[in-house]
Amino acid sequence: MARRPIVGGNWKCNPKSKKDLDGLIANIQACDTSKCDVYVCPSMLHIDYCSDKFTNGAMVTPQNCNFTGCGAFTGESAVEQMQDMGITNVLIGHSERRGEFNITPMETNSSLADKLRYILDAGMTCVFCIGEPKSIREQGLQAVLLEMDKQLTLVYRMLDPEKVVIAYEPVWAIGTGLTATPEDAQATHAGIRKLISDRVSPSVADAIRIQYGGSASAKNAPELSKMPDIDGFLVGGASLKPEFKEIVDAIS
Ligand code: G2H
Repeated sequence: MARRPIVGGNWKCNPKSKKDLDGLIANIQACDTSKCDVYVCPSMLHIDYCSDKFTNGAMVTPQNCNFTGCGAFTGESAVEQMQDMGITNVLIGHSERRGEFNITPMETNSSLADKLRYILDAGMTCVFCIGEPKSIREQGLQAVLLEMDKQLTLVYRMLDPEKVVIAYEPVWAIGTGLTATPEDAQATHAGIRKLISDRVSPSVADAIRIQYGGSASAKNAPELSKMPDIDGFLVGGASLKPEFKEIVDAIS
């Protein structure tokens, strides 16, 4: 089936000043969203400022949330607070929160399943990130898919294609300038789709969107976009530049 492409810009912990936000917002606002969904992940401190800035349909998408709602949870953010600001989509499970960079508390497959359940029960949609470290990639595709199966096991039953987008981001490609070759990325995306087909159903596998992330850029997006199981990108570094628009155009 034809899946509508989706591209996200993950600004991570950028920019340094509120003054610089307007330039980044303009990059997203410049995107043609007629054939591609677009979302942007500002830092939690900038969510409110960005929440009403886009007239092209780009979705403001927090980079994380908790699985407990409001209460005595210092440093956390609740989906209820997001919904109060008109936010409908949230990203979870980024590898930079899965413990790869010693950020605590470390996300686990179990806590991420709790978060996804909380998000969906609240009526929101979600970008769910998965990806393998270099040590697993070096063991070959089967090892990678075993790890993807492990990261998806607790959420398979929640994979509603209308509500969940998967972002496949090989950890070794994140922010390193290394990208999976289009063929390797395609093989992994097809393998993830096969896992979903086997564990959930062929129709869910066919409909769910799987983004590629990891040093995606205007240079590599055109070739990656041609791959049948790549439905868009999650973009970090390049989302801080005007080239983000070209990445959207490449997949549209
Ligand atoms: C992966 C990606 C966006 P970058 O983290 O999530 O970042 O494009 O800088 O590798």
